[in-house]
Amino acid sequence: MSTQGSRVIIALDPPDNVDVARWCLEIIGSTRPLVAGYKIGLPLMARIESTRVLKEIAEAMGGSVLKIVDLKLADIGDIMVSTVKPFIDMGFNVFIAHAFIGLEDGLDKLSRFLHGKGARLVAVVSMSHKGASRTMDKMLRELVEIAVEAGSWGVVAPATRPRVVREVRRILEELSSRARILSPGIGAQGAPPGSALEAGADYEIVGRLVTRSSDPRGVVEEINSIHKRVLSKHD
Ligand code: BMP
Repeated sequence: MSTQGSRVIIALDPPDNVDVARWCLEIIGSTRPLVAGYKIGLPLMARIESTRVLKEIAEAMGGSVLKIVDLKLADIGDIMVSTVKPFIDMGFNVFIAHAFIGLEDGLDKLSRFLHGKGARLVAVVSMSHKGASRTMDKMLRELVEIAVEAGSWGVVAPATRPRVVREVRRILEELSSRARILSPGIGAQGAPPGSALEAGADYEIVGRLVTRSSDPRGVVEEINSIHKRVLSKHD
């Protein structure tokens, strides 16, 4: 799956009082050629009528993007496998799970299953809210090691704490891992576009800054050009 050169992943968390399916399809329709992918989670799923609509949304995203299901899974391996199965059948291809659940009979089972299906695992090693610095950041190295040992395609680390992104990048390099860093926290949570890439992330996950704008496409274009400038500095 190509990611079209962009480093932007749009978080499709709908606002109140919209027809969720239509809202989603409109944003996808106006941004599709310009982004690396989309992320859906419980805020959308809780308001969708049927899995048929989710399938329609996955199809609208097209064939060559990251179609991320963000349930932040944190269960035993077998149950995580049975959770992701229907989403794979609907066409989604990337799944987010917590690294803190550990490897054996946890992330390893999920990872093996996803690999067998040609899908990707992204493991959460830190989060963008303040509270995570008291918990996850205290075991950051362990969490990154678990993510790497599970063969994760990527890890989530917070744009709101660039120091953590830099540290995750350093640990990944030390472990000779090519896992990508996906960073949420841009815009509504305060981190400026480009700042996570600057700190060593590969993708920036952006929700409300794009989806609450009257011109989502224009905002994505703006972020893409900021990213271009950041990346050209590091070439
Ligand atoms: P927004 O740009 O509107 O703040 O949205 C951020 C998105 O990234 C949300 O979908 C949220 O669930 C997700 N996210 C986050 O904000 N922080 C994390 O640490 C992990 C996330 O997945």
